Amino acid sequence: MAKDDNLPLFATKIAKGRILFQFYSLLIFVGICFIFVYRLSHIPAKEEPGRWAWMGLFFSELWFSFYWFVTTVVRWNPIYRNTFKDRLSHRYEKALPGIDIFVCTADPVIEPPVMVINTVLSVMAYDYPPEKLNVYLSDDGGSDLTFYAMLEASRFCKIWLPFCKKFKVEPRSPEAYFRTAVEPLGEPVMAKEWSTVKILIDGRESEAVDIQGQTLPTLVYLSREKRPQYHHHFKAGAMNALIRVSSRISNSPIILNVDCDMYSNNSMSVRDALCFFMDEEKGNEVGFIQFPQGFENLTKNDVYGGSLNVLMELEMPGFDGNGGPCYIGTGCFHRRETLSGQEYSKIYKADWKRWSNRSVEDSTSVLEETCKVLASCSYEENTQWGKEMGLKYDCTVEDVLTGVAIQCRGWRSIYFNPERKGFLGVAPTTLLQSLVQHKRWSEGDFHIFASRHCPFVLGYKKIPLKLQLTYCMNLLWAANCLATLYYVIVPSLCLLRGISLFPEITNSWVLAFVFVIIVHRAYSLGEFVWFGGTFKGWWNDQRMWLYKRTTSYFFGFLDYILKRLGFTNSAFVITTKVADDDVSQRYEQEVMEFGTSSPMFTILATLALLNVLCFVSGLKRVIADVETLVWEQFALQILLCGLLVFINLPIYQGLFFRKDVASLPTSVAYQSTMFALLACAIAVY
Ligand SMILES: *[C@@H]1O[C@H](CO)[C@@H](O)[C@H](O)[C@H]1NC(C)=O
Ligand SMILES: CC(=O)N[C@H]1CO[C@H](CO)[C@@H](O)[C@@H]1O
Repeated sequence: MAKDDNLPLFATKIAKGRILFQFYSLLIFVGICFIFVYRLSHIPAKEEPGRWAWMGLFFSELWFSFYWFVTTVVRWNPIYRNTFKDRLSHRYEKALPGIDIFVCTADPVIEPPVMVINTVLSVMAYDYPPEKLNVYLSDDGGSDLTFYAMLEASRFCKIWLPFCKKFKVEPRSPEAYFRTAVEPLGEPVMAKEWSTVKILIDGRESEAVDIQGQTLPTLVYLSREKRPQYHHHFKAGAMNALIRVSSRISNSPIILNVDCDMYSNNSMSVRDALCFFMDEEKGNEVGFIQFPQGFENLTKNDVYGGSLNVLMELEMPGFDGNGGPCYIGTGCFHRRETLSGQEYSKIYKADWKRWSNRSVEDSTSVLEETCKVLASCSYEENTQWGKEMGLKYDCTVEDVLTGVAIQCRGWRSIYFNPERKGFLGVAPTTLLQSLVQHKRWSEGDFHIFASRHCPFVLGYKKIPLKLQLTYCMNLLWAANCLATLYYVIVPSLCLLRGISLFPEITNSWVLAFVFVIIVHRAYSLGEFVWFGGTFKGWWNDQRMWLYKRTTSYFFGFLDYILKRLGFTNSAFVITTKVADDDVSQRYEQEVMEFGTSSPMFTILATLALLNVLCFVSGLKRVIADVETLVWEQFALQILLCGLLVFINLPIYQGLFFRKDVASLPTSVAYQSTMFALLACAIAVY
């Protein structure tokens, strides 16, 4: 026995610079207090016109301060993890548990089979004993194309896996590898093989459930039975069917789930995850291990803020420090029991050996019959599936909801963010895609907040208060829209009308505002650049921050309310653009993509026009005024309005100056001009 036998399998580090952050937070806190004192001591008298606008602004500021408090809680104590894979293999190489990997795909058009297969191949090629890896592909589209792509993949992997192992290839998605590879030994042969995978179409019918047992690792294709009278519950339904089917076939104690567009970029991820699960001291309480969502197609200045860098590098570690990250639906290793609804208890001890014998007694055809039953659409009738078992239903972000429930059952979650990212996917490449994605997230998150699954309710006395607050950061995304819309619209209209809402520039109260704004934004810039962003990237991110709040969150919020009131169909039909050939070119040039009419664009354009009108009128007042009183009175409002104009420059370009197909359509221009003029007219009269 070597002497390192009782050393832990992973280590946890506390982030540096916490004192600095606490000092910054204190400064902002003091600044905010001054702002409130000013607001409360300077409320306009009853007969003055600006009283209500003033109160509204005060409430917006109260909201922003509360939300700032939440983000401060998130950042208070980030922790970072690292693993000791050599110790793992030294101690457990012979006793490593089986892993079931779930890949879900739904639509062969949006998610082309080639992409799916690349993901499947990349996870089959994990550096792990192949007889212990089982890959399940759930194809909700029931597409022949995907099925035959899968068949080809099962043949191709016989060449690909040995190739990967022999040459220690990384990443192990063939497509990603050949895109980046610099002609290593043997590549021409491999490339030729690969091209055959793309020849695929065959006329035959595929079966509902098909089991491929010939290759190692095991590869299973599953297409659920769907009927109109039964709800299929989207990805959560697919995952639950996979949980049941896999329990008959391999029943591995660990389940990894990845989206079909996220290939594995690190063949060590399984071993990394096991370092947490198999740690002798702390491993038993670990319910799931969340890896970050990485992206492979980001541009330098990230025009749609798609990298989510601060979220993944700072806020998720903060989550971890406060009690455990949320489950984000992909790149996550689960313990099978936690997904099946088991509660954590102190005496729980994982028995890795129990699982290792695969149920080989059934013949393939018997197995296939059982699995058909498990994947049939009526199986879940009158069961706890979707409620207490498996992933939860009836929420657009079922993953977050499921994660909260697991944590409330006593399990810890871990966030692991290795240097070389575990999983890489594609970020949205158009503005609308990005906004629609955030609408879905914010609506689902708000739904959780307003339901009995709210961490404050479900997690009462079960998870720490700081974790409940941390969850608020995401769950309250949608609620940000009101305060933000107010701040973007009302001060500008008041400028037009001649109502002052901020202290005069010569008044010392102005310092509180200027201080909070500058320090807060400087911190945000510092944070962004620290985690690998550029200055321009930060500016783009600020723009997206604004756009998400005024459109995605707004529609998410409205849709939630409307559904509550009984309007089941979204009142706002949001179209997603069909990609044309030039889209990716413009994306790479970081030119903002509009090109279609959408209520979201109308809102953005209206707000941009409204602000430019108010800004011009504000400037006119200042110039016409000889005694500079106007400037003194309205300086902050003019600056705010000017900042909004500046950040909206791409919108004006899209409305008036660009002539390409991706500019804003004329209908949006007409509508938004009308709305903006109307709003100004109402404000003035
Ligand atoms: C993905 O893997 C490749 C090859 O190992 C590596 O060069 C690259 O940095 C990784 N990407 C990320 C985002 O970690
Ligand atoms: C910069 C970059 O890699 N862009 C790519 C992102 O992904 C899209 C869709 O796969 C490609 O078209 C881009 O070229």
